[in-house]
Amino acid sequence: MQRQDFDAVAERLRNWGRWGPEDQRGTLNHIGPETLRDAAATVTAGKLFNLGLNFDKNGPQTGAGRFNPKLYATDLFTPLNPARPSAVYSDDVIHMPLQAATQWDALGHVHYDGVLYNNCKACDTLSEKGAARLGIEHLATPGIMSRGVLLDILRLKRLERLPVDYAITVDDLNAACAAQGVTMRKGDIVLIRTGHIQRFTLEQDRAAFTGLQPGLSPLCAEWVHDHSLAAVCADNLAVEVMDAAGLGSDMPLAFHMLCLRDMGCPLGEMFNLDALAADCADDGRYDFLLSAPPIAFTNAFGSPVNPLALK
Ligand code: UVW
Repeated sequence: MQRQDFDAVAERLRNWGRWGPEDQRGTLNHIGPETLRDAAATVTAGKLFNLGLNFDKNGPQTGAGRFNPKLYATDLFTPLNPARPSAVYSDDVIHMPLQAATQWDALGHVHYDGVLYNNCKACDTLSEKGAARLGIEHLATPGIMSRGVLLDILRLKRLERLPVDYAITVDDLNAACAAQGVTMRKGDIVLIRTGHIQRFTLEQDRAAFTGLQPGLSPLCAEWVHDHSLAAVCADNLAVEVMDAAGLGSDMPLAFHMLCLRDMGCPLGEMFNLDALAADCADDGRYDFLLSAPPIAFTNAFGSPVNPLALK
């Protein structure tokens, strides 16, 4: 995307000041009591789906920069009372990037031109201690829960896999809504299925999973904005398309920039949507209660999450 075109879109979508000068929750403010009541009303069948990957040494990372979790037991068979040695406990420590597997991006995760969401100056906000503002803890209270809507783009396209450089368009999103019989509502969280996670879950090809990949085109941010959505999640690494042209453009990861920095819209990555998608295709219902609370790591740029969809 050329910088001039990007700037025009960014200006139109920018939510700075919309929820006050101190706001650190962005589009999660679209989730009100009515949204939550509507979300709860989607639960009729009692079917629960876990959308998270496991966090372990066999995770999706290749080891370059972001690595897979390492777990160490720090207490093993430790007696609770040395005088009663048969009652013991075990504790552990995990060493991992917060971006290791299924995760939320905090609003402070990316920025451009030295400014973050809500006009926070990066030089006053970011340091080796993390994000003094816009850290993930601000998304953790009261948490992230809403009506989730799955848009199954892989199914829409009737393909086994999307081309590696496929940029999902606004027309694709509208076509998926029409094909699935869903209408997006204010405060919804949209979950985009590209099928890309299968490079990891089925093929164990971590280089392919973390490399160039299909995903949303930058202009899908306009669709997110115009539907007043609360957050966007996907089953790939980056939510958006990662192709050579985009990465080499004036604004790499343009969708990230528009969502996180301009709109204040959190992004959920590496959500495993295959089982949920199979069920949605089966019963023809693509909406559900989505519970995806980040962990309140103070000042962090992201958080692991174990998202649950309840139908
Ligand atoms: C980057 O790769 C910078 O971000 P993300 O993990 O959010 O896609």
